[in-house]
Amino acid sequence: MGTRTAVRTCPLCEATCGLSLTLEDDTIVAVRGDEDDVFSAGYLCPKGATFGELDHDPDRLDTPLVRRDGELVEASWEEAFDEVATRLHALVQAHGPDAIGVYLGNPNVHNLAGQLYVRPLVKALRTRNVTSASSVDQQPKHLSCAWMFGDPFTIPVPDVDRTDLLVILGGNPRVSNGSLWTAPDLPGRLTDLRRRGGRLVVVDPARTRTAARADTHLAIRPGTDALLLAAIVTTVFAEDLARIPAHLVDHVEGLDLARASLRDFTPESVAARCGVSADAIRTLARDLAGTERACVYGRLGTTTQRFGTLTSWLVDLVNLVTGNLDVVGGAMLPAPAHHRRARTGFRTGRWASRVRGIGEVLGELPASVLAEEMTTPGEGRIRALFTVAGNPVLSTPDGEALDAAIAALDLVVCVDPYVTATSRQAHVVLPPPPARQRSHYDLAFTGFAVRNVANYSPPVVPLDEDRPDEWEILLTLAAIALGQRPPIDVETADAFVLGQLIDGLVADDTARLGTRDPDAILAALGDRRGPDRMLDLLLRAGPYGEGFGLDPDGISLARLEANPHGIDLGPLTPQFPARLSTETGRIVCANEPLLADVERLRTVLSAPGPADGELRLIGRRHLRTNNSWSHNVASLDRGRELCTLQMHPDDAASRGLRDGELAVVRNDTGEVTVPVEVTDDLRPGVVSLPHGFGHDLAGIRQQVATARPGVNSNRLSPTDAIDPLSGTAVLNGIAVEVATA
Ligand SMILES: Nc1nc2c(c(=O)[nH]1)N[C@H]1C(S)=C(S)[C@@H](COP(=O)(O)OP(=O)(O)OC[C@H]3O[C@@H](n4cnc5c(=O)[nH]c(N)nc54)[C@H](O)[C@@H]3O)O[C@H]1N2
Ligand SMILES: Nc1nc2c(c(=O)[nH]1)N[C@H]1C(S)=C(S)[C@@H](COP(=O)(O)OP(=O)(O)OC[C@H]3O[C@@H](n4cnc5c(=O)[nH]c(N)nc54)[C@H](O)[C@@H]3O)O[C@H]1N2
Ligand code: SF4
Ligand SMILES: [Mo]
Repeated sequence: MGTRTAVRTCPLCEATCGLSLTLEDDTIVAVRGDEDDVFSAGYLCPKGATFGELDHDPDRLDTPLVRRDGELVEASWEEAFDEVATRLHALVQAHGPDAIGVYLGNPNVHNLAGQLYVRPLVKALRTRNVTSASSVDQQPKHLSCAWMFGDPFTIPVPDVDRTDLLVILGGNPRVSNGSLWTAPDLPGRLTDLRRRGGRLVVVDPARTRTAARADTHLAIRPGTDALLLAAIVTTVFAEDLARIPAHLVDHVEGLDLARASLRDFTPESVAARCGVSADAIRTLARDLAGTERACVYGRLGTTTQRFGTLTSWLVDLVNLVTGNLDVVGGAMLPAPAHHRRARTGFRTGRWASRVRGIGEVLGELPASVLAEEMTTPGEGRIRALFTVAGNPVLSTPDGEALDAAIAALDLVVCVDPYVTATSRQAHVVLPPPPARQRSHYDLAFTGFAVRNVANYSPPVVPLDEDRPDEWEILLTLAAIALGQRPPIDVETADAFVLGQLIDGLVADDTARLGTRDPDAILAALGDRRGPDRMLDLLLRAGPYGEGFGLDPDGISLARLEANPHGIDLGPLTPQFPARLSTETGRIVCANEPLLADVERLRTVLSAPGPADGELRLIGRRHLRTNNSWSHNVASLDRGRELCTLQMHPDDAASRGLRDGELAVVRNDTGEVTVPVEVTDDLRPGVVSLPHGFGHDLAGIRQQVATARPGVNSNRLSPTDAIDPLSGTAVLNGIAVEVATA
C-alpha cells in the first residue's frame, strides 16, 4: 500500500480537532493537525499528537479475555460471549435484572457505538442500577438546565469568539481544551479574546495555566462559587443593573422568587467565606452587566463540589439577568446537524437507590452508591457489573472500597481495550477495535460547539476480519441480556434497533422527513450498516438535512463523505424561545428543589469559617493526561512526575514538608502517600492531586502506566459527600490532613 494520508477527528477530548494521519501500510506513523479542517484549522495538542501511539499501543487487547482458574486468559469471541450468557442468564433468573449494576465511562461520549448502542444495551439489561461518569462530572449542569430550559441537553456555551468579557469558574481550558464547550484551540481563542481587547476573568483556587494568562484571577475557596454568584445576582438587582435580553422578557418566570431567596447574599456577607473581596465581587457584577457582550461559564470545579447544581443554576441565572443569555457574544445554544428529539416533561426521582434512597437523575444513579449496593445484603443487591469504557475503581469515590466490592461479585463484564484497575477483576473483557478502524462523528460535542459544524470520518484502516466492531459487541450483549444465546444475529438485532429509531422519527413532527413511510425511509438508507446507517438517518432528518427528498443539497452522510474536512454551518444564533421545552414554555428561574438548596447555602453564611490549618483537597489535569487511560502512552509519560501533592509554601512549612518529600494525605475515607510539590500556585489551605492515577494494583496490564503508577486520589473521595440535588460526587474541597510520611 505504501504511504498515504487520511483525515480523522480526534476522539481524545471534547475539542474535536481534525487530525491528518500519515500511514505506512496500515500503521499510523505521523500525526499532524488537519489544516483544512473547517473547525480546527490545523490545531493539534500534545495528546492528539500521540493518537497513533495510543492506537497502536501493544497493551491493547486484540482478543477477549475470560477468567479461568482465577486468571484472565485469551479466548475466542464465541467463548467470551458464551461465558457472559451462561453467567448472566443464571444470575438474572435467580435474582432479577436489578442484580446487574452498570457503569458507563467517558469515552462513550467520544464514539458512535457509545452514543448509539449503549442505550439499547442498558434497556435490554432492564436494571435500575445504571451509573455513569456523569455523576463524577457534569450531571449538575444537565439537571439545572433541564429545570430552567426543559431539556438536560439545552446547555448554553460561551460564544468565545464574539465575547468581550469571559468569566470562567472551575475550568482550566488551556489544559483541558474545554468541556461542555467544544472549540478546537481554546488556548488560541482565549488569546484572541484578549488581543481584540476583551477580558478574561478566572475564578479558581489554583493559579492554573488559564488563570495565569487571565486579566483577573480570583483565588476562591473551594466550594463557595454559589455564594459568589448569588452575591452577583443580588448586586445586579440592588444596583438596578438587571437587563433581561429583549427576546426573553416575556418568556421568564420565577425570577422574583429567585431574587428574593438570594437577597441576603451580599458581597459583604459572602466575601470572607469565598476568600474573595466584596469589592472584587461587586466589580465583577458591574462588569458583567455593563459589558455589551459578556458570559459566565462554570465547569468541573463548579459541578463536582458540594453545591454543584445550585452553582450550575446560578451561572445561567447570572447570564440571564446580565443580559447575556442566548445573545451573540454571551452564552449561546448550538444547533447541531443531527436530529434531536425535543425532550419535554423532565422528571427526576422516578426510582431511588436501594440502600441510601438517592433518586435517579436522567435515568442514572450516582456512581457513589455502587459499592454499598454491592456489599449491603438483602433483596436487590448488585451481584454483577457491566462497564463500558469506564474505570470506576480509579475515577469514582472511595476506589478502595469499590475495588473490594467488585472482587466479590459473581459476574464482571468490561467492554474495554485494556486490563485496567477495574477490568483486571473482570470475568470477561471484550475489547473494542482501535479508533483507526472505526468511523467517527461527534453526536455529543456538536451540541456544545461554538460553531455549527458537521464532520464525519470513515475508518482509516478496515476492521480485522472476524473481529466485531464495538457496536456489534454492544448489540450482542443486548441480545444476550434479552435471553438469547450466542451466536447472535447482529444484523437482525440492528434492524430492530434501527426500526425503533425510524418509528420514533416518523412520529416526531420536528423531524424533517419528506416521507413518513418507514419502509421508504429504510430503503432510502441503502446498504449501510450499524452506526453509519443510524447517523445517516439522524443527519438527513436533522435541521439542515436532506430530509428524504425535501432538499437534495441538504446534509446527509454521503454529503459529509464528500467533504472530509467537515462542513461549516455557521456561527451560533439565538435559539430561544423556540428551544424552551419546560411545561410553561418559559425559562424557569426558580423551582422548589433549588430554593430549598438555597437554604442549605444560607447555612454556610452562619457556619464557622475554616479552622486554623484546615486543608481542602482539589483536583487538577495536565496537558499530558486523559483521565485514567493516557498514562500508558510512553511519550506522554516522559518528564517530571505528574502525580504530586501540590501545596502552598506556608502549608508545607508548617508541616515540616519540603519539595519532593513524601507526604501522607489522609481523611476518614482513606490515605495515600505521595511526593509534595511546593508551589504558590495554590492558595493557602488548598492542596491538589490529579486523578486517574493509582496503577499499582496487582493484575493491571498497562506496562507504561504501572511503571509510574502514582496514587489514586479517589481513595480520599468520600462516597457520602454528594451534591444532594444531582447525586454528583464532591471531588473538590475534600477535607484532608497532610503529614510527613
Ligand atoms: N478525583 C477526581 N476524580 C475524577 C475526576 C476529577 O477531576 N477528580 N474527573 C472525573 C471525570 S470528568 C470523568 S469524565 C471521569 C472519567 O471516568 P471513566 O470514564 O471511568 O474513566 P476513564 O479514565 O476515562 O476510562 C475510560 C476507560 O475507557 C476505555 N476506553 C477508551 N476508549 C474506549 C473505547 O473506544 N471503547 C471502550 N469500550 N472503552 C474505551 C479506557 O481503556 C479506560 O479504561 O473521571 C472522573 N473522576
Ligand atoms: N489534558 C486533559 N484534558 C482533559 C482531560 C484530562 O484528563 N486531561 N479530561 C477531560 C474531561 S473528562 C473533562 S470533564 C474536562 C474537564 O475540564 P475542566 O472543566 O477544564 O476541568 P479541570 O481542568 O479539571 O479544571 C477544573 C478546575 O476547577 C478548579 N476548582 C476546584 N475546585 C473548585 C471550586 O470549588 N471552585 C472553583 N471555582 N474552581 C475549583 C481546579 O483548580 C481546576 O483548575 O477535561 C477534559 N480534557
Ligand atoms: S485538543 Fe483534544 S481533540 Fe484536539 S488534538 Fe488535543 S486531544 Fe485531540
Ligand atoms: Mo469528564
